[in-house]
Amino acid sequence: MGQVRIFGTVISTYTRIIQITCEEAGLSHETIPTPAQSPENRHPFGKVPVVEVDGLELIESVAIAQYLDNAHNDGALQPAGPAARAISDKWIAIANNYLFPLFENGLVMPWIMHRVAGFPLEQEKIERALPNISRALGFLEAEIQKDGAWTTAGFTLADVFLYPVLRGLQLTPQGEVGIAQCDHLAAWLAVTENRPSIVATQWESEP
Ligand SMILES: N[C@@H](CCC(=O)N[C@@H](CS)C(=O)NCC(=O)O)C(=O)O
Repeated sequence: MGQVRIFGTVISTYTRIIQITCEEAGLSHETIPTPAQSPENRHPFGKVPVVEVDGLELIESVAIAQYLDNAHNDGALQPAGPAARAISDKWIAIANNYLFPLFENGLVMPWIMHRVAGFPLEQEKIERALPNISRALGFLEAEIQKDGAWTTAGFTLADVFLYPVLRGLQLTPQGEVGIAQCDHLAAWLAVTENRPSIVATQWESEP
Protein backbone atom coordinates (compact mmCIF):
# COMPACT_ATOMS: atom_id res chain seq x y z
CA MET A 1 0.00 0.00 0.00
CA GLY A 2 1.01 3.65 -0.41
CA GLN A 3 1.69 6.12 2.33
CA VAL A 4 -0.90 7.12 4.88
CA ARG A 5 -1.51 10.83 4.26
CA ILE A 6 -2.29 12.74 7.43
CA PHE A 7 -3.70 16.24 7.00
CA GLY A 8 -3.25 18.09 10.26
CA THR A 9 -1.41 20.71 12.21
CA VAL A 10 2.15 19.71 12.99
CA ILE A 11 1.92 20.32 16.75
CA SER A 12 -1.34 18.50 17.39
CA THR A 13 -2.34 15.87 19.90
CA TYR A 14 -4.61 14.03 17.49
CA THR A 15 -2.29 14.25 14.49
CA ARG A 16 0.35 12.64 16.70
CA ILE A 17 -2.05 9.92 17.85
CA ILE A 18 -2.43 8.88 14.21
CA GLN A 19 1.29 9.18 13.54
CA ILE A 20 2.00 6.89 16.53
CA THR A 21 -0.59 4.38 15.31
CA CYS A 22 1.06 4.34 11.86
CA GLU A 23 4.47 3.79 13.44
CA GLU A 24 3.13 0.95 15.60
CA ALA A 25 1.57 -0.67 12.52
CA GLY A 26 4.75 -0.26 10.46
CA LEU A 27 2.94 2.01 7.99
CA SER A 28 4.79 4.75 6.18
CA HIS A 29 3.09 8.09 6.63
CA GLU A 30 3.43 11.73 5.78
CA THR A 31 1.86 14.72 7.47
CA ILE A 32 0.60 17.50 5.22
CA PRO A 33 0.42 20.68 7.32
CA THR A 34 -3.24 21.73 7.32
CA PRO A 35 -4.62 24.29 9.77
CA ALA A 36 -7.76 23.07 11.55
CA GLN A 37 -10.20 25.89 10.76
CA SER A 38 -9.00 26.46 7.20
CA PRO A 39 -10.81 26.20 3.85
CA GLU A 40 -8.48 23.38 2.72
CA ASN A 41 -9.35 21.25 5.77
CA ARG A 42 -12.03 18.74 4.76
CA HIS A 43 -13.22 17.86 8.30
CA PRO A 44 -16.88 18.95 8.51
CA PHE A 45 -16.35 20.33 12.04
CA GLY A 46 -13.00 21.98 11.28
CA LYS A 47 -10.89 19.52 13.27
CA VAL A 48 -7.66 17.75 12.42
CA PRO A 49 -6.59 15.21 11.36
CA VAL A 50 -8.18 14.06 8.14
CA VAL A 51 -6.54 10.91 6.77
CA GLU A 52 -6.28 9.35 3.33
CA VAL A 53 -5.52 5.64 3.31
CA ASP A 54 -6.44 2.71 1.04
CA GLY A 55 -8.57 5.00 -1.14
CA LEU A 56 -10.59 6.09 1.92
CA GLU A 57 -10.92 9.53 3.42
CA LEU A 58 -11.26 9.12 7.17
CA ILE A 59 -12.01 11.51 10.02
CA GLU A 60 -12.22 11.08 13.80
CA SER A 61 -9.14 9.66 15.47
CA VAL A 62 -10.79 6.67 17.15
CA ALA A 63 -12.19 5.50 13.81
CA ILE A 64 -8.90 6.19 12.03
CA ALA A 65 -6.70 4.48 14.64
CA GLN A 66 -8.96 1.43 14.83
CA TYR A 67 -9.05 1.18 11.02
CA LEU A 68 -5.27 1.35 10.71
CA ASP A 69 -4.82 -1.22 13.48
CA ASN A 70 -7.52 -3.58 12.14
CA ALA A 71 -6.59 -3.33 8.46
CA HIS A 72 -2.81 -3.23 8.79
CA ASN A 73 -1.71 -4.48 12.22
CA ASP A 74 -3.90 -7.53 12.99
CA GLY A 75 -5.61 -5.44 15.68
CA ALA A 76 -2.49 -5.76 17.83
CA LEU A 77 -3.20 -2.47 19.63
CA GLN A 78 -6.67 -3.61 20.77
CA PRO A 79 -7.10 -6.28 23.44
CA ALA A 80 -8.85 -9.38 22.09
CA GLY A 81 -11.13 -10.17 25.07
CA PRO A 82 -14.31 -8.11 25.49
CA ALA A 83 -13.51 -7.14 29.09
CA ALA A 84 -9.97 -5.98 28.35
CA ARG A 85 -11.20 -4.22 25.22
CA ALA A 86 -13.80 -2.35 27.27
CA ILE A 87 -11.09 -1.15 29.64
CA SER A 88 -8.90 0.06 26.78
CA ASP A 89 -11.92 1.78 25.19
CA LYS A 90 -12.77 3.38 28.52
CA TRP A 91 -9.34 5.04 28.67
CA ILE A 92 -9.64 6.26 25.09
CA ALA A 93 -13.02 7.81 25.95
CA ILE A 94 -11.64 9.40 29.12
CA ALA A 95 -8.72 10.86 27.15
CA ASN A 96 -11.02 12.26 24.47
CA ASN A 97 -14.03 13.40 26.48
CA TYR A 98 -12.51 14.71 29.70
CA LEU A 99 -8.71 14.98 29.73
CA PHE A 100 -8.07 16.55 26.31
CA PRO A 101 -10.68 19.35 26.65
CA LEU A 102 -9.63 20.09 30.23
CA PHE A 103 -5.88 20.18 29.55
CA GLU A 104 -6.14 21.81 26.11
CA ASN A 105 -8.42 24.68 27.13
CA GLY A 106 -7.01 25.17 30.61
CA LEU A 107 -3.26 25.01 30.05
CA VAL A 108 -1.96 23.77 26.70
CA MET A 109 -3.59 26.36 24.41
CA PRO A 110 -3.01 29.33 26.73
CA TRP A 111 0.70 28.47 26.76
CA ILE A 112 0.88 27.83 22.99
CA MET A 113 -0.89 31.12 22.29
CA HIS A 114 1.56 32.84 24.61
CA ARG A 115 4.76 31.11 23.53
CA VAL A 116 4.10 30.72 19.81
CA ALA A 117 1.76 33.61 18.96
CA GLY A 118 3.00 36.07 21.60
CA PHE A 119 -0.40 36.73 23.19
CA PRO A 120 -0.52 37.65 26.90
CA LEU A 121 -0.76 34.54 29.08
CA GLU A 122 -4.37 33.93 30.11
CA GLN A 123 -3.61 33.63 33.82
CA GLU A 124 -7.22 33.69 34.99
CA LYS A 125 -8.19 30.88 32.65
CA ILE A 126 -5.25 28.83 33.91
CA GLU A 127 -6.10 29.50 37.58
CA ARG A 128 -9.68 28.42 37.00
CA ALA A 129 -8.61 25.16 35.35
CA LEU A 130 -5.87 24.14 37.79
CA PRO A 131 -8.09 22.57 40.52
CA ASN A 132 -9.84 20.36 37.93
CA ILE A 133 -6.52 19.45 36.33
CA SER A 134 -5.13 18.49 39.77
CA ARG A 135 -8.17 16.32 40.43
CA ALA A 136 -7.79 14.62 37.04
CA LEU A 137 -4.11 13.93 37.69
CA GLY A 138 -4.95 12.54 41.13
CA PHE A 139 -7.45 10.17 39.55
CA LEU A 140 -4.96 9.02 36.88
CA GLU A 141 -2.24 8.52 39.50
CA ALA A 142 -4.54 6.38 41.65
CA GLU A 143 -5.51 4.27 38.63
CA ILE A 144 -2.02 3.70 37.18
CA GLN A 145 -0.68 2.99 40.68
CA LYS A 146 -2.80 -0.18 40.80
CA ASP A 147 -0.67 -2.17 38.36
CA GLY A 148 1.52 0.29 36.50
CA ALA A 149 -0.47 0.14 33.27
CA TRP A 150 -3.83 1.25 31.85
CA THR A 151 -4.79 -2.28 30.77
CA THR A 152 -3.46 -5.79 31.30
CA ALA A 153 -2.84 -6.17 27.56
CA GLY A 154 0.47 -4.33 27.16
CA PHE A 155 0.74 -1.28 24.92
CA THR A 156 -2.70 -0.58 23.42
CA LEU A 157 -4.64 2.26 21.81
CA ALA A 158 -5.28 3.44 25.38
CA ASP A 159 -1.57 4.29 25.63
CA VAL A 160 -1.58 5.74 22.10
CA PHE A 161 -4.35 8.20 23.05
CA LEU A 162 -3.25 8.96 26.60
CA TYR A 163 0.41 9.65 25.87
CA PRO A 164 0.10 12.75 23.62
CA VAL A 165 -2.69 14.16 25.81
CA LEU A 166 -0.53 13.88 28.95
CA ARG A 167 2.72 14.83 27.22
CA GLY A 168 1.14 18.05 25.97
CA LEU A 169 0.17 18.89 29.53
CA GLN A 170 3.66 18.00 30.80
CA LEU A 171 5.18 20.54 28.39
CA THR A 172 3.47 23.40 30.24
CA PRO A 173 5.09 24.72 33.45
CA GLN A 174 2.12 23.93 35.70
CA GLY A 175 1.56 20.58 34.00
CA GLU A 176 5.19 19.61 34.52
CA VAL A 177 4.94 20.38 38.25
CA GLY A 178 1.62 18.57 38.58
CA ILE A 179 2.82 15.42 36.83
CA ALA A 180 6.10 15.41 38.78
CA GLN A 181 3.98 15.03 41.92
CA CYS A 182 2.42 11.85 40.52
CA ASP A 183 5.21 9.26 40.79
CA HIS A 184 3.51 6.42 38.95
CA LEU A 185 2.11 8.59 36.17
CA ALA A 186 5.50 10.24 35.69
CA ALA A 187 7.14 6.80 35.56
CA TRP A 188 4.68 5.61 32.89
CA LEU A 189 5.39 8.73 30.81
CA ALA A 190 9.15 8.26 31.20
CA VAL A 191 9.00 4.62 30.05
CA THR A 192 6.59 5.33 27.20
CA GLU A 193 8.75 8.23 26.01
CA ASN A 194 11.40 5.72 24.89
CA ARG A 195 9.10 3.59 22.78
CA PRO A 196 10.22 3.83 19.11
CA SER A 197 6.80 5.03 17.86
CA ILE A 198 6.86 7.82 20.44
CA VAL A 199 10.45 8.83 19.68
CA ALA A 200 9.72 8.85 15.93
CA THR A 201 6.78 11.24 16.35
CA GLN A 202 8.25 13.76 18.80
CA TRP A 203 7.00 17.32 18.52
CA GLU A 204 9.61 19.88 17.50
CA SER A 205 8.89 21.71 20.74
CA GLU A 206 9.93 18.72 22.88
CA PRO A 207 13.22 19.08 24.71
N1 LIG B 1 -12.84 14.36 17.58
C1 LIG B 1 -11.66 14.74 16.85
C2 LIG B 1 -10.89 15.74 17.69
C3 LIG B 1 -9.71 16.30 16.97
C4 LIG B 1 -9.23 17.60 17.59
O1 LIG B 1 -9.79 18.14 18.57
N2 LIG B 1 -8.16 18.12 17.02
C5 LIG B 1 -7.67 19.40 17.46
C6 LIG B 1 -6.16 19.45 17.28
S1 LIG B 1 -5.29 18.36 18.34
C7 LIG B 1 -8.26 20.47 16.59
O2 LIG B 1 -8.60 20.24 15.45
N3 LIG B 1 -8.37 21.69 17.14
C8 LIG B 1 -8.77 22.82 16.40
C9 LIG B 1 -10.10 23.36 16.79
O3 LIG B 1 -10.79 22.77 17.63
O4 LIG B 1 -10.43 24.41 16.26
C10 LIG B 1 -10.82 13.50 16.56
O5 LIG B 1 -10.95 12.53 17.30
O6 LIG B 1 -10.06 13.47 15.58
